[in-house]
Formats: sequence, C-alpha cells, structure tokens
Amino acid sequence: MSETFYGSDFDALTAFDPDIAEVLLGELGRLRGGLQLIASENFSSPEVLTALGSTLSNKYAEGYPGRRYYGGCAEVDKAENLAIERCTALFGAEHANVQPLSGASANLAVYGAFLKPGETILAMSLPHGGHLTHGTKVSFSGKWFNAVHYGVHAETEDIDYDQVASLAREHRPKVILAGGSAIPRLIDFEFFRALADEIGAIFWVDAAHFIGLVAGKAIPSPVPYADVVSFTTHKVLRGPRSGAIVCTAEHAAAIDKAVFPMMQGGPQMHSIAAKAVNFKECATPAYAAYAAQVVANARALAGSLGELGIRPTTGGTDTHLSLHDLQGVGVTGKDAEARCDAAGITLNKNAIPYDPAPPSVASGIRVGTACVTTQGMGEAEMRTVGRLIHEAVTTGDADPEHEVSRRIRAEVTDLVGRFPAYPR
Ligand code: DSN
Repeated sequence: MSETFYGSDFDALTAFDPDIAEVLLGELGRLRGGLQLIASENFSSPEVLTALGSTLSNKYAEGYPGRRYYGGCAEVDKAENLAIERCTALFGAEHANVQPLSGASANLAVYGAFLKPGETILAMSLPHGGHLTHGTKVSFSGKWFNAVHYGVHAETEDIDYDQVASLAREHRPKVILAGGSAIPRLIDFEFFRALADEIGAIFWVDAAHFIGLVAGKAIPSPVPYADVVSFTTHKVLRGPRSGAIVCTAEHAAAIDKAVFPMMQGGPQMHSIAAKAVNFKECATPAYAAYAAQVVANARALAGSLGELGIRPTTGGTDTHLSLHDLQGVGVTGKDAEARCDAAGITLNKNAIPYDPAPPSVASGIRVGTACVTTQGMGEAEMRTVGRLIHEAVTTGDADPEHEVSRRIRAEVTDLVGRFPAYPR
C-alpha cells in the first residue's frame, strides 16, 4: 500500500475483523472459481475498486461542485467535475449528473423531473424484457404513475413497434421509455424519437444494460435521439455499482433538481471518484476492443446454445446478452439455474416473452458475456461455455456433489484457470 493512501488495507481488516475478511476472500474465490454469466455483472478494475475503498466515502457534499451545503468539498469537487467532464465527453452529451446512487435511483429522478403522480408513461413490460422501475405494480413507478406497457411481437420476439405507436397515440403519455433488462436486440431510437415528437412526449432511454457497448462504440448511441438517458455504471461499462444520467441542456436543471434535493441526500463521493476513473477507462482503445468482443462473444454463445437446442429468443443477439427458451429441452429456468450453479456456472432464470410459467419458475435463462470477456475469453471459449451450459441444463443436477456437477465443474475450473478473473 502506498504510504500516502489510507484505504483498502486488507491486512488491517483481517486483523480486526477476520469474519468479514473471510467473506471478502470467499467472494473473490467465487468470482475466480466459476463462470460468471449474469448479464448485469462485470469485474471492475483494481483502480475503480481503489477509488471506492477511499476516504472520499467520509465526505458529505450535498449540492453540486462549487454549490455545496458543507465546507471542505474542494477535493471532492475536483472528483465530481472530472466525472462530469469525462461522462459528457464519452457520450457526446450536453449534460451529465453523476450523483445517482443506482439505476433505480437514477430512474426515480427521471420520473421526478418529468412526471407528476398519476401522469402516464409508456414503457416496455417487465415480462417482455422491461424493468421493475418501468411501471410495475410492485415498484414506486407503478404505484405512483399510470404505466401503459408495450411488449414484443409474438413471432419476431422483438419490440412490437406497431403496438408502441398505437398505444402512444391512444394514451398520449407524457414520457415514452425505451430500454430494459432482457432485450437482446438493438432498439430503433429514431422511431421512438419521431413518435415522441409526434405526440409531444419526452423520450427517455434506460440504457443501463447496454451503455457500456455505447461507450465502446460497439452499438449505436441513444444520446443523439433521447431527451434523457439513465444508466447504471457497473454492467458492461465496468465501473462501480452506481448510476448516472445524461440529458440535453434543456433538461439539465430539471434533472439536477430531481436528483438533489428531490430524491437523494448526500452523494457518495467515493463512488463518484470511481465513476470518473471508469469513464477514463472507457475512453481508451482497449475498452473499445473489449466492447466489440463482448458482442462477438454474445453472438458466439447464443449461436452455440441454439445449435444445441437451447433456442435464443429473436434468433440471436446484437448486444451483450441473449435470452434462451428452455421449452425445447423440457427444463424450467429455475432448474436450469440450480443445475448450472452446482456446476460452477452462474446465470439467472428469466421469463421469456409469452412465458407460460410464473416468473419464479420461468421458461428461460439469460446469459451475458461482460465478465468472461473481461477475463480475456473469445469466441472459441464461448462455444465451450455453450456446451457446458447445455450439459449442465440437460444432464446435470442441483446437487454440487452429483457426478455430472463435479465433472462439469472440473472443466469450468480448467477454463477459468486459463482466463483468471482478478489475476494474482
Ligand atoms: N438487476 C438488473 C439485471 O439483472 O438486469 C437490473 O436492475
């Protein structure tokens, strides 16, 4: 540890609290020891983790740089200004707010900026790939706002743009929202912009899942089309667990007031510093190459599973994730998740469009390639991963001691040993 930096002192933690030190090591061991295919996770860099584990965590700094409600903010102001400058440059945005604590709190602020309770939003339904905060009844978004939902077309399994247009014309929502947590295909931002203009709505994109691919220029950006784009910083983007919002200059004041003081108190300055580090990482050629490889790997993994009879919805993917229908192999999402877990493969069960099973069981799995690509795996390895998932799903068992679980786990151990996460 550098003599001048006071944080991330693992030896001191181990001496004081060996129980928690053991948890931290155990989680690192879990990350290193298995295949991490949750589409919303990644391995942020030691540099990002260092900023997170710093004394900036101590500082209260309500307000914005140069306009704080506490003294002593000179250093954290520098961090927030750097994060804002790097974020706007990275996305070509007119304004950035880097204070949201998470994707859900970024979304809460967007509601606060543009909608009053009871007003209408048009968004993608959760069972078709949307998100809890896009107007589901169990979330503030569905309790406080009138959410109208569009879905995917039964045949293409891609967004039903005709339905979006007819619902928009019928309900005249104040805000139209695009984005979600299980959308494998590109979204037609130009279509949404034109529709929003036609009915005089705000066009909001929740880019949490794919913003990293936008940062790496692997897919088109929503920023030139949307009034506001909210996102998380820890998925493909590979930053700290947090959120952010970019918007046009016209909406800058409304967004800033909605983040603070409407929805949040003190910003987490250690996390903002870590976001600044992450935005700098994302501007490098190495990150652009990473983002392109994430997509190539997702296509290879979706293709491999499809060839083995685990069908990708929409026929494949353009992004970092694919959604797979298990009905052809006669296994539920719940069982598939448990069997993969026992074999050292971490993924999640997921509803597929028009799923006959309840969400707690589900007929699908969702897989993403952000983590394995960070480990340096390529398309050849994705074919191996596809084979291992197929074996675990169709012949495996939820018992980690089962012979099939052990055999697949041995192959997983060999594979991740050749592409270590957080190399020693
Ligand atoms: N929980 C995240 C995901 O897995 O997609 C979304 O919030």
